[in-house]
Amino acid sequence: MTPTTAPAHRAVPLAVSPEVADALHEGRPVVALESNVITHGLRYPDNAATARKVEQAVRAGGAVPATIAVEGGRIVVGMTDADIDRFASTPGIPKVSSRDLPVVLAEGRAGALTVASSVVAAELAGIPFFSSAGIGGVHRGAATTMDISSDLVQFTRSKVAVVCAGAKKILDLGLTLEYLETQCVPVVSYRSDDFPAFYCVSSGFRSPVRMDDEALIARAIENHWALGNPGGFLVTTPVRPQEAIDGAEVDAALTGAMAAAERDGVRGQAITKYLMRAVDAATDGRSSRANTAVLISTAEVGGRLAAAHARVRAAAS
Ligand code: PSU
Ligand code: MN
Repeated sequence: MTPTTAPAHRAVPLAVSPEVADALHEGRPVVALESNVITHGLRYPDNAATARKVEQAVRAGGAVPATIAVEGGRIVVGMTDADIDRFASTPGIPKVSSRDLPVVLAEGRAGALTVASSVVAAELAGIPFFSSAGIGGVHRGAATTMDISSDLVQFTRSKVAVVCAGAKKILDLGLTLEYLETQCVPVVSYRSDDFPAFYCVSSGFRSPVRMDDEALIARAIENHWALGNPGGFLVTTPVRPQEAIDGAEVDAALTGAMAAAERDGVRGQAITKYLMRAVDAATDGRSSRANTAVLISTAEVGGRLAAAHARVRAAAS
């Protein structure tokens, strides 16, 4: 019997929505969006309303949104409004990062995707752009805890451009920037000089590069991949000043929250949510409102940059 060559691996089932599939087929811009922010970032029903506004913002920017989750053994690329509402209102849907994906898919359970697992899915689906307000990063105290988000590691592996408003001040943003530099991930700040800090306009750290022109950013992204780099490209856009929270106020709230986390023994995957809730309580809910605003404004910029990128690709082909 002639041996047949077995496929190296079985393809992961992708359930791509008709709208997203059409856009990709026609070379129109698509922006991938995470679902972890829906299930773990905000509370119901604000989370569902925000997820819908984030999708509208991507459309306003000129691209098709594709919110990503896992369910029934498949990666859903382009959740429907009903999917989003179900995820937003069902307690206990687990946070799924890159390393959790194979397990949750095998078990057929539902899972909410982080930035890391969303870019894995986006690359599989052929979507070169992803947007979320806050990425994971190097945690404060990482020198002893070794807590570094796998979002950063995934940026070295998946060819997806990530548009974000930086990362929250619960992280060590200086070390986060160092990590990205070491791992050859370009960081470009769109129309601002500083690396932003989610609901704060600036992290206090200067961005390595400022670029003001969308087509130029799109060409730089294409160059990164043409040079043979296997990973992503980070573009930051800050929260609008009128929707921002003062950095000193967040710092003060965080100092208390971090002491409480240590006292309560909170660590690992649970720490982000714990600190966010504590900052929210200390700012009388203003951080949640700023959170919503920055998610929406970032998505609009993500839509515009994805549209510019699609034009650059079309011109080159
Ligand atoms: N940063 C934020 N808000 C968030 C997250 C990060 O400012 O909601 C979420 C995102 O889903 C991100 C994940 O991908 O947390 C990173 O988690 P970890 O640090 O456990 O890798
Ligand atoms: Mn972690």
